[in-house]
Amino acid sequence: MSLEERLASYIVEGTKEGLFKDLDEALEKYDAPLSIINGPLMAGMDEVGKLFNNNELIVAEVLQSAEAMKAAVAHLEPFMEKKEDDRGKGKYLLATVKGDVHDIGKNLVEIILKNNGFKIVNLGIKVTSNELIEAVERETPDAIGLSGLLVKSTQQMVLTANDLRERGISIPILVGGAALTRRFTENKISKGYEGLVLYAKDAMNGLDLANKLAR
Ligand code: B1M
Repeated sequence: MSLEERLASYIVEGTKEGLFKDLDEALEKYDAPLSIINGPLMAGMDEVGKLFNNNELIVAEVLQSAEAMKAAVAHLEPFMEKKEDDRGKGKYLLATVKGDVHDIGKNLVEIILKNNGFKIVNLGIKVTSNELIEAVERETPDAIGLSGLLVKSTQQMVLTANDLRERGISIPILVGGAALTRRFTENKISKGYEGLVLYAKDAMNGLDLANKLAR
């Protein structure tokens, strides 16, 4: 098996046996740790999604895959480019929306924003509108980042944006997640919110948008 096939298979099999050694080899070969995540590791995750969809994997096995992915990201994190910025580019609240437990993408966004001069308060998963509103009032962030992978999470983002607006909150919101599209963001989420709502297709795009907002 090639290095790429082996890396994807750790995620599919949900095993860490040999993973770190191969990640170290990949660090030599790839230009950046994020290319390893977006390439072979994500290919493994996509395969997990397909197998799960076809009932060839059960939730417990997908959880093992998620653990392997998290371990891989944690191993790669120290090698990611860090831009120390004393000025601080702004403070973000990050949350996976109510009803959704998927947090690997959100946590990747956290790492990338943190490494690039942003202050992050990660509120975790299944975050309700009330929890978010309380956190906005407590932390006075510059923007909010919402993640959600389920189709129902896209609707939850619409509800959350409405709840924030009703509370008089209008700071920019960055949204992302596999079931979301730019079109849905513009037509549904933005419509119910006073402030800017920006769609990020992946974590690096999220960083680009956050950098533009910070200017
Ligand atoms: Co779930 N799951 N899952 N799952 N799971 C999906 C999402 C699914 C597509 C699988 C499938 O059927 N093919 C499907 C959703 C169907 C739908 O609604 N469209 C699904 C389902 C159905 C479910 C359950 C309902 C299964 C069940 O219980 N019967 C259940 C739901 C639980 C709940 O949330 N209430 C469930 C549970 C789980 C596990 C707990 C087992 C586990 C999650 C563990 C964890 O996160 N801690 C899990 C996993 C691992 C997946 C898949 C296989 C992988 C997700 C992942 O981590 N990808 C997923 C299939 C797939 O995506 N291929 C699937 C890697 C990650 C880096 O990518 O999060 O997409 P992602 O993030 C990307 C971008 O989306 C973006 O940037 C990242 C890349 O740079 N991004 C942002 C994300 N958030 C962002 C925020 C931003 C900016 C960019 O700014 C703020």
